[in-house]
Amino acid sequence: MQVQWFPGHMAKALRLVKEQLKTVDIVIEVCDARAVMSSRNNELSSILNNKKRIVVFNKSSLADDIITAEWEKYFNASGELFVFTDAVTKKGIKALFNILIHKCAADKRYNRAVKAMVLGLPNVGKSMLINCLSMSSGAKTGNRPGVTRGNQWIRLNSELHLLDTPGVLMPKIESEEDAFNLVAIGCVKDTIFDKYAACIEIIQFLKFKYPHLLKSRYKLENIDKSDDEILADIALKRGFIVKGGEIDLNRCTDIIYDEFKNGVIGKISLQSPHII
Ligand SMILES: Nc1nc2c(ncn2[C@@H]2O[C@H](COP(=O)(O)OP(=O)(O)O)[C@@H](O)[C@H]2O)c(=O)[nH]1
Ligand SMILES: [Mg+2]
Repeated sequence: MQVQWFPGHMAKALRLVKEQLKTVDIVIEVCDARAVMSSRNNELSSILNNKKRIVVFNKSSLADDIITAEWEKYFNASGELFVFTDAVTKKGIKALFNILIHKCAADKRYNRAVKAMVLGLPNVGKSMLINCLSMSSGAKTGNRPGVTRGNQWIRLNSELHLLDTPGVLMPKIESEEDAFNLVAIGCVKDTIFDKYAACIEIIQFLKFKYPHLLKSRYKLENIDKSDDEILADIALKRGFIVKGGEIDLNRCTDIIYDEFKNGVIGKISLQSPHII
């Protein structure tokens, strides 16, 4: 899986985040529960210094519950502050709010409200989480006319304030596995990778790890064939045929990619703690 790579963009994003970091005491690092390792940014630790950090694995309602339970065991043993959330179903939001208020705001080093910010890769749910947190706190930050958004503080309580604009990290692709995982969960713009290649890898992955989901989603009886043949079967089942009987490959790969990324195929995890 090839992803076109722009080191300049990443350096710029990191520089912006470094600036924002100066104004906060706590970082809420948002990752994707389906790709626990790949959706973290290894460079973050080097710029955090000794700021407190809580890792939030969002979109957990799209992840495989058995694997999520394994990750919870893993992180409980590591001692890191973490929580699995879902900004759509609101799972874990109360827990996140409580950790922030009790474990983070309780730090009396500062003679003022503790300031927190959300950061993470594109599309992991940072904006939705900020909305969830501001609603949990009862803060009125909705779409009121006249309220300018951007670099304002949301009072989660009298001791803890949250920056209303998230910091955006760029994916750091260190391996083929990272590239595929980040593409598959939607953290990479779809203009910088090949949809067909991504789709073939998605089919391969499903065939190996979640064959029952591949079969049931696309009503396939036999998946004991090549990835290309499976792709053609899916196109036929869905009626993605252009004039002359050829399959409409673009339409088919777009749909499979979107369905995977949005969790329509089923609850799926790309990485489990066994293989670390
Ligand atoms: N199923 C699910 N979808 C989510 C969740 N959080 C965000 N999304 C979806 O993911 C997309 C990106 O969310 P957004 O908050 O804009 O991400 P951001 O780019 O990190 O700010 C949107 O389509 C959301 O509806 C979640 O916890 N579960
Ligand atoms: Mg956003």
